Amino acid sequence: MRYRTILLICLFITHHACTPAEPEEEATPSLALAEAEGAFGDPVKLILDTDTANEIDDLYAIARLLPEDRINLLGITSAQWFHVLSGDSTVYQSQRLNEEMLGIADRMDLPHPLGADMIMGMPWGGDEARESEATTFIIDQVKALPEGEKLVVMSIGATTNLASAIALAPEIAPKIVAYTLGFQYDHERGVWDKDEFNIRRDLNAANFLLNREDLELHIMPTSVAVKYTWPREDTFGRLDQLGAMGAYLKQKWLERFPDNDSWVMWDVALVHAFLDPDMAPETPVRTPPENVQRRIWMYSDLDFSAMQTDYWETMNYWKP
Ligand SMILES: [Ca+2]
Repeated sequence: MRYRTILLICLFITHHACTPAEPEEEATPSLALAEAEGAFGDPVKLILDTDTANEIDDLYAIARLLPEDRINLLGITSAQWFHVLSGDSTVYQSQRLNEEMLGIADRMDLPHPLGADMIMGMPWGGDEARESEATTFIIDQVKALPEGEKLVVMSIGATTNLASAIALAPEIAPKIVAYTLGFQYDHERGVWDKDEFNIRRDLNAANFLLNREDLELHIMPTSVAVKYTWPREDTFGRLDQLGAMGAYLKQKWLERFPDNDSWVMWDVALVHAFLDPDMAPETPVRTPPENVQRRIWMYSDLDFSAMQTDYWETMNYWKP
């Protein structure tokens, strides 16, 4: 009897030590993947929400999106990215650069409302909305959609503005498809990591979006976007051909990161992934265990060469 008990214990331990984690598809069959209501217009309406003054990749993302004729860019909203070393008024820093970009592009007619300068809720949690010109703009644009149409909000920074807009007007959530850049994600183990810059900049907003069961959410994790690392010499050679816009982008790289021979263009990777799904596969994954349990879309890889080819072809738009 004693030997049998030991044998059973050994079998139990062996089984659980060796059985791989079940695939997410089988582990959570009842979790629905939210889909936004309606269909996109033609072209797709999109609002870009960007913490432009943080790093330089937002600038390169804006330069790629402005000439894109497959989308109807409704506006560019500015996002905060406050931290202890950032200086204050980070949203105003982002706003200033957005306006510089629109000035160079001769597109000051494009709406560019100011976002919130503080996270959603409080430093210890909460989801009190942070109302701003940006939240008003997002809400108004969604409410102005024709019956049955939805739009994209792409947040390439902390998601304070998008989360606050939904908190202020929850009825807009099903009509939005959200694309965000943030988190790290281990696809093999199905493990999330919220220790990532954009998530740290407003964890309350990130959790708010994860918990919204009526919001279709697509995430480019930095663990994938990191593959989109641009070589400086090649980049500068191309920018030199692109007139005032090219000169501006090169200047910003030199000002911010004069010693870096390469830079990760995190946000540009998400822009490509959205515009050309063939360049970046995505898969449904379950939200983290501490969040409302549902499925969201997570990118799992990207095609560096295809993205680079597309980027520089489109950027010919800026040639004098
Ligand atoms: Ca950004």
